[in-house]
Amino acid sequence: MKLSAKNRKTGRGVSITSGLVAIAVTSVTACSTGEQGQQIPEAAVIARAEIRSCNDAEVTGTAVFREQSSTEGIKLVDFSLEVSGLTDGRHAVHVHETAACEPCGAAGGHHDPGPFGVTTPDAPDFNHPFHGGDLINLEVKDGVGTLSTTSSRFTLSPGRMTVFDADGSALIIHSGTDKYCDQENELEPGCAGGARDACGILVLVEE
Ligand SMILES: [Cu+2]
Repeated sequence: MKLSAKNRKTGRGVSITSGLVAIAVTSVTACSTGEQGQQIPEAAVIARAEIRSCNDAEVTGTAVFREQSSTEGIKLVDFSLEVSGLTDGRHAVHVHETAACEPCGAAGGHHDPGPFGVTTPDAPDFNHPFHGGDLINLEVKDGVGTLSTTSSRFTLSPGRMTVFDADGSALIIHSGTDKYCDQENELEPGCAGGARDACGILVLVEE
């Protein structure tokens, strides 16, 4: 997702305002009103990604995304990942901006429709670890890794934060550990996990 560069201070101001607008809109569309007037969150939205190796390794796994709206109007996405066949250790995990895994580089940079602090179209990782798609490390032991976390940085349902934009999204598991690098100008190479070990395209699941 390419976005034009902005003046840094101006960009932050615009982003915060836009974020509040997005929240206000989703709070209207995500809930219905019950008989006693209380707001009732709608049913969960669920997506899955079947995880496959980026090279010839024997990697299998599944990621499940489950979005729940809350009475506050904020969408929370519960994320769980089970994968086997990766090397032991901690692996960076992110939602990337394009639904493509062949090759894994086709998934593009990190999903990050905004709001964001620093925008640089040719180097989208500058906003790491604050991209919408940034998650936490997967710990792999004896070839098996599981991860459960929750994100409010992206949605499955439509809106400006959605992972199901025009070109979809893919989950990438990197070879190395995410050090949550946060630098003003240029990231230390590999600090966001480096090479790509596994990939899965996000697909909405009908309940
Ligand atoms: Cu990544």
